Amino acid sequence: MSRTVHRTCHLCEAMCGLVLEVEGDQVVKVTGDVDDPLSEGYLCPKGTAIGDLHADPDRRRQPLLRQPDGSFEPTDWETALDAAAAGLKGVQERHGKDAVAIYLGNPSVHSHGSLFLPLLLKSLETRNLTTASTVDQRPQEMAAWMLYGHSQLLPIPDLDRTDHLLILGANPAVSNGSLMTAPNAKARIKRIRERGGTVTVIDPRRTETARIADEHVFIRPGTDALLLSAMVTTLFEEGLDRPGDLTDLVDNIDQVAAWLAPFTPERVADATGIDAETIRRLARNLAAAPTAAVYGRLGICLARTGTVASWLVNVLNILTGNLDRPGGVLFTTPALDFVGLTGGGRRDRWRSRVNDSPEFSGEIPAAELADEMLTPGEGQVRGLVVNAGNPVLSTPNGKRLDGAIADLEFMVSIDIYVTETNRHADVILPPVSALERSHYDHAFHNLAVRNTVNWSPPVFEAPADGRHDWEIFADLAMRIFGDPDRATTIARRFGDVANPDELVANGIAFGPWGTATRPEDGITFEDVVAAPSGIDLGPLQPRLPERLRTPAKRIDLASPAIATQLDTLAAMLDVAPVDELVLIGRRHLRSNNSWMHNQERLIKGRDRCTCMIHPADAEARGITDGQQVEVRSSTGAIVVPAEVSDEVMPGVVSVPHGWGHDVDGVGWKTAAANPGASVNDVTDPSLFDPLSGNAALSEVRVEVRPVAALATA
Ligand SMILES: Nc1nc2c(c(=O)[nH]1)N[C@H]1C(S)=C(S)[C@@H](COP(=O)(O)OP(=O)(O)OC[C@H]3O[C@@H](n4cnc5c(=O)[nH]c(N)nc54)[C@H](O)[C@@H]3O)O[C@H]1N2
Ligand SMILES: Nc1nc2c(c(=O)[nH]1)N[C@H]1C(S)=C(S)[C@@H](COP(=O)(O)OP(=O)(O)OC[C@H]3O[C@@H](n4cnc5c(=O)[nH]c(N)nc54)[C@H](O)[C@@H]3O)O[C@H]1N2
Ligand code: SF4
Ligand SMILES: [Mo]
Repeated sequence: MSRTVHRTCHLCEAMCGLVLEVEGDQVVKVTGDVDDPLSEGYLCPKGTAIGDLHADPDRRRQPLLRQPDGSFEPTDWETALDAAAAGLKGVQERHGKDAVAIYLGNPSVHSHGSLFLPLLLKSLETRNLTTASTVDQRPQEMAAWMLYGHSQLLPIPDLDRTDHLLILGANPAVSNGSLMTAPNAKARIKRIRERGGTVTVIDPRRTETARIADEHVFIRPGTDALLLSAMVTTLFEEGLDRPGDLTDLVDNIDQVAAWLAPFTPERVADATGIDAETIRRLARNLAAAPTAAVYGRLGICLARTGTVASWLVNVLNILTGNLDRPGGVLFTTPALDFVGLTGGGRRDRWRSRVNDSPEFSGEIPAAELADEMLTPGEGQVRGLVVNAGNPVLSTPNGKRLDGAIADLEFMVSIDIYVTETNRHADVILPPVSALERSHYDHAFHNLAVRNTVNWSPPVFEAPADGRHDWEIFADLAMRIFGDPDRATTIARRFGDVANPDELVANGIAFGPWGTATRPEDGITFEDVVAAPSGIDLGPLQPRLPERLRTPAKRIDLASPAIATQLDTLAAMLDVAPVDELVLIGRRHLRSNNSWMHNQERLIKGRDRCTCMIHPADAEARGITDGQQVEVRSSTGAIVVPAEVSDEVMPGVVSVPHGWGHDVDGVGWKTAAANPGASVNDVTDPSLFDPLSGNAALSEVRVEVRPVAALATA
């Protein structure tokens, strides 16, 4: 007997509606839900594999406890939780609260169980909190905080209505949008052109997205802030700055003009690799379009000027009158108001011990974890909690972090696999499979190109001895607080809720579409539950000035932090050409960061962990396609096959991250058999954006040589 279950895919940001055909404890078929108002039937190969992830025999179903002989043994939950709490408390008693660090990884945002993470954070009360956001989107959050008063007030491109889309450093045809939830982004982008609009992509690689655009322009990695500055300058020079309705809301436009005046298209051409005429044309096209959206993503964030570039994306949208207008970029109206739920980005209340980096939203940069562990002194990190993260593969100089973690006194991991990172743990606490929990996208409805709301029930009943992630957070916190039971612990923080579903229900009731706000026609959690394909709340709507969280409810363009970066920007103009190559990343539709290499369905096909290199650069180094090459930086070296292709621009090589599974003790056997190498053994923690603390992973200089040549050297 089979049954059908509707389910929002939790694997990436796109929130595709899936229809699962289920027999017993197996998912036998996955199709896209044509009735889902956002994804309209789309799904990608990862969604097709959602049942494989659930069924994976390597997925841990029981806690693991480190034995005196160094091996892991399965154990029961009480034993594991007691050991985890005692170990963490021990470290804090010996060395102080900050001696335990916490790293929250990417899937934390894909489970509404994380709404209970504050319990655990509060119980440990450490300043050494960090997340994957600091190797990702922190510059965009910083720019949003400076301009709109809240780190999560991110304007979203109105993909389905815009006339002109300018993409910098994003590959939505593969990622399906990021900080722009857009299932089937490829079709959505194609539709812009079908309705007479235009799409331009700025990227050092001719990506899958670039191939479906009207125009693709190569850019030297790390120089987007210069390009965008010159576009702003062009708007001013040619009288194309027309903020329209925003004029009354925006302050200090003149200051921006003065700051950026030195950055003319001619001045930035050499550094960016883009000729002045092209830059002017990009600016004119943007200004001429009836509506337009400038969208920058990971590629512009992984730079030392990531915050400046992210700020400039916003400035361009504002100067062309595209912020807050249909077809431009708008703030969403999610049923559960994530902006209201989260702190919003205070900054510099304290600094990291070793590198003196300001905290942002209570977090320090992940790239500094190893320093915090390896540098002796008061406050040295001696214990670690990792939830849903694999920082050994995902943060710069992961190899050094790996060694630092191995030497810690105590580590707890909340994860479903034994990974390159948590192979060093003392206790591993695996939450139930995602299909054994309900699902609500507390974060991504806030970032979607259309307002919809969707809640999914569990597909399978959780095993009697299984724990939800939120239960693990609460159970650990309860032991650390010394509370008698879980309910007391939850009550201390959240009051009258028993679980995250209840938090969501309350959030919806009091949210912008809820019955508390709209007694006549509002929606309730029950309405959402009763709609298996979700409820359509319509296209994005103008929300200014009401949505702003700045004290004056105005947008001040003259952010003081930007002023501190103008010298850096000027210094970038005069870089002498070097012989070295710049290393950038790459994503694949059948992968997601480090943890989807254990599914046969997703891993099959040719080797994807390759070093893509331009034919001219390959020839100059005697490299042929498929040959093993060493990619070396000042940090370290890896060996991967070369993929000679003019897809990357000369002077740039590309290696994807999330590989490097051939280390002792990992539990994902299929991944370990298709290991690749970890590009983050080569990336450099000393390269970062001083404003946001984000790692500048796109600015690493490398040399690439054939391995054969090395052997004879
Ligand atoms: N060089 C380079 N480095 C990068 C990037 C890049 O482009 N280039 N990208 C960066 C980006 S954007 C990101 S987001 C980071 C990602 O960095 P991380 O978040 O550190 O890494 P992931 O590979 O996403 O690891 C996720 C972990 O969560 C576990 N997991 C999966 N589902 C669950 C669950 O439901 N509960 C729990 N508790 N655990 C679960 C997986 O087994 C895996 O171990 O990497 C960054 N690193
Ligand atoms: N299939 C798949 N989907 C995913 C993920 C995945 O691993 N696989 N990961 C998810 C996560 S965690 C995230 S954060 C998102 C990321 O979503 P995207 O940002 O859309 O994804 P990337 O492929 O990392 O795109 C970054 C682009 O920037 C380019 N780039 C690199 N350096 C520069 C630069 O200096 N300037 C410019 N202009 N471009 C540059 C790269 O060539 C690349 O094309 O994707 C999410 N979705
Ligand atoms: S695009 Fe993302 S949300 Fe959609 S099916 Fe693929 S992994 Fe799931
Ligand atoms: Mo990410």
